[in-house]
Amino acid sequence: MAFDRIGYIDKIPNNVDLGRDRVLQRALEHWQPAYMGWWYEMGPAESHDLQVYLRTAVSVNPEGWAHFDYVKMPDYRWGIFLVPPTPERQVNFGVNKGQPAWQEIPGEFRSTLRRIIVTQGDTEPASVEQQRMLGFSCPSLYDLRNIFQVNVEEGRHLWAMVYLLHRYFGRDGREEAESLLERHSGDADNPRILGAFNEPTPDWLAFFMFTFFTDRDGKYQLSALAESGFDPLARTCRFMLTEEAHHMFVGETGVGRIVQRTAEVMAEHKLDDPDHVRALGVIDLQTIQRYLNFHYSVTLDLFGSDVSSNAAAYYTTGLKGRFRETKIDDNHVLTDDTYEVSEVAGDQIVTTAVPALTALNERLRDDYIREVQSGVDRWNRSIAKTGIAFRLTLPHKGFHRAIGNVAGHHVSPDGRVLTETAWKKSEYKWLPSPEDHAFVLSLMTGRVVDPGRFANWIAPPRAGINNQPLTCEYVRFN
Ligand code: BYC
Repeated sequence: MAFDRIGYIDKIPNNVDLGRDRVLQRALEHWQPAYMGWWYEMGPAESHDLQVYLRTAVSVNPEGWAHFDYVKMPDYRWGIFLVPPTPERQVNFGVNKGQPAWQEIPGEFRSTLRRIIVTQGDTEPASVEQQRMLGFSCPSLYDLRNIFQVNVEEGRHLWAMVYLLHRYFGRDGREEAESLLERHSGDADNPRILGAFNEPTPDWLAFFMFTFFTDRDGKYQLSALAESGFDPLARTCRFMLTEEAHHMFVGETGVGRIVQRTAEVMAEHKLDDPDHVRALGVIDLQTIQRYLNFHYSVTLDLFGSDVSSNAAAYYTTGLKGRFRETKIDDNHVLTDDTYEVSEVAGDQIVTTAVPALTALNERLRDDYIREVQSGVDRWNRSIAKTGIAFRLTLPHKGFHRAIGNVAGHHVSPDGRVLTETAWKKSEYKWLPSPEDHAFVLSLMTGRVVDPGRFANWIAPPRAGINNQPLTCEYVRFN
């Protein structure tokens, strides 16, 4: 068998019986080399010979998904894992509630499911593309290793979606899997599907904001798909969530360490003027707030329109549930329920009740906002500890939105609907200006690679990775 001669089966840890699945082997035989081509061209720049202390999932057991060792990233064993099946699992919501969960795709849901899986899959390589240059400006070996860990795992998440396309969608699935490697983040002719994944991630503050805010959209979307009545999708997403947790940890602690460092410098030197703060080589809290406003608002757009017939159809058919669907105490059908969404009336934002089924994007967004708020509260506690009065805040949910009821209106962070002139006047008080970007980049012109050393603009983390000391050589340049 050509596929096995190349030895891919050894290289691809899996629990999907790849060794016996000829159809899947043949599909991967074409796709895997294209994936490697994409990794070399679009993955982390000039990283291919580095030895990186990485975690590789080699099985679904708790010990198996956290296997640490030095690997060159092109030799990373991208695997295919689904959490083990739940016996007698059912469709848990919508009109098909109570039916046995589907192990094959019901014909009538094929194109809808394909669209959901392709949209999810598209984000994974997009984020790797967005981050590909950041290795050149890492603040430490610890952080360099973390971004590479995030990158290989996003690659694995792409594999997870490609597995579903190859295994369940035949020829269309194979074509979609190829297209996932052909669209590119920010490409004028062939961009990624969702807005946030075409935005540049030019610096490490943007990277940490992205992993805090945007990867968390990943958590919420994957959680909703983990409830799916299409069992292979549910089991695939559930396993992906174990990796997503680390990405959000990188984001929350990354922003947290930047905030902490700035607040400490401000307290030590008794400063609060942002120019004076910048002069000491740390990022002023006002700039951090503007980055937060940007990443939060573009991520809110990722949840889709407030009122969406697509979302209603996904739910009603049993394909995409709510966050923690089975833990919610209601009828899981929602045909008689309503939910509040925002809309613009004159110069105000008002809320109005709409059928709950159509508001499921908004509901997921609200669940997400609650979790994001607790992360921001933790950052604020670390500022408060230094005695500095500044607090970070989440802007109004209508601020800087391009999707949904408020799209097309200009909304201030405190929720006022503005004229275009008023918006233009204050835009760069609220969103990062070209000068902000230039300043942040000016701090990140080279990489810090002495083991145990950290750039001036970020505090060291509390602990190393996998009980290693902070002085560990997490990436070896040889
Ligand atoms: N940008 O009815 P609507 C992650 C499109 S992140 C551009 O409101 P629906 C990760 C929409 O596609 C999680 N277009 O949408 C994080 C639709 O177009 P079509 C990714 C947008 O379907 C970090 C049209 O507008 N996973 O994993 O209810 C690193 C009508 O919209 C946008 C998923 O998203 C936008 N922001 O909801 C790595 C889960 N928003 O189809 C990874 C799968 C909407 O009419 N996706 N549109 O041409 C979905 O469930 C849904 O597609 C969405 C949109 C929730 C995204």
